Amino acid sequence: MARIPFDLAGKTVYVAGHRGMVGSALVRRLERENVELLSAKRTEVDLRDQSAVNRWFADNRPQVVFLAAAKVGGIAANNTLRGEFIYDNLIVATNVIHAAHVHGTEKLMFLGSSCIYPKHAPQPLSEDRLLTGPLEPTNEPYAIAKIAGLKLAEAYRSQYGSDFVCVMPTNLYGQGDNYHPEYSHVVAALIRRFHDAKTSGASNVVVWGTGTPRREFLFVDDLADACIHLMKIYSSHELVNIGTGEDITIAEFARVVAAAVGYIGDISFDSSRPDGTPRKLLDVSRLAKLGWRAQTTLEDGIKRAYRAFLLESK
Ligand code: GFB
Repeated sequence: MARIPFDLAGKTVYVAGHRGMVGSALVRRLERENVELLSAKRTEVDLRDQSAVNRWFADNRPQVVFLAAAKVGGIAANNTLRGEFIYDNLIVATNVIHAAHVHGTEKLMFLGSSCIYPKHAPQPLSEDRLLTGPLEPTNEPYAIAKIAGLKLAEAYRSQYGSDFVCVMPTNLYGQGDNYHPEYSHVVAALIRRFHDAKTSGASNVVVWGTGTPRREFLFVDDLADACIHLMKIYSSHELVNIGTGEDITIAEFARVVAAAVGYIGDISFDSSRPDGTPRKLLDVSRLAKLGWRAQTTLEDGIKRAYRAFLLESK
């Protein structure tokens, strides 16, 4: 089961979800390792199709899998597309984890989310708070699917000795984000909204909610670095949170984005839009003990994300 350190060198590595923001960051980071990257295009394998997934695993037999494929979105997407969020995420996790087990994958990393923790759990959220209270309603379907995925990995580890590990990233941002005006996460939404206001000369930008919720934001290339680090040195049934260990209110965060974009007008709040969970700060002490710390400051990361947005929206 657990071989620590786990040597990635020379291994075939499959990143499920390689076109998404997280998957593409993992691919960028893995290009610096001596590995053979395998990819499965969406047209080739729909990860919701169990036979297609099994066929692809039988043909390609990846030695290492990063399971970063997921249906994701911000608070409005989670709260509106509730059926899609639970179904797609349950079935993708089930198909990929089971196929990895059947086809002899040596090691798999499942990526969850900080929204798996109870809405009112004490902060910062330590890994042992899982399943100790009710979830935030706006993203309960997504969180339930992620909890099912991590429990599946944990159960296979326990019954079959599979070297499957689970990490829980905090709110992420960076290159390859989704800038949909309604369904994106807050970082992409605000980059786009402040940019549009600067470009059009608008004097006010509306931010959803009250501005009082607190969020922790991690630059996606830092997440990828943490995942590779843990893949090499970590093997246990215990979850590992991945974050910066610092959070900020949405109102303060809006000012960080406005400054990075160069918007100088007013900011107002629309409290008819949901706030979601009041706070979601991860306890990153387990990660720190494992020798990893985030490198990118929020200000730098947002500037880099804005540059990526400008390139991607050309
Ligand atoms: O990023 P976001 O949608 O994710 O929203 P969650 C974070 C906070 O930003 C909320 C506020 O308090 C929003 O009300 N916000 C302000 C905005 N303006 C905007 C805006 O224009 N767009 C968006 N989207 N938010 C998601 C979960 O929750 O976090 C997912 O729904 C996942 O399941 C993800 O776990 C990491 O942190 O509220």
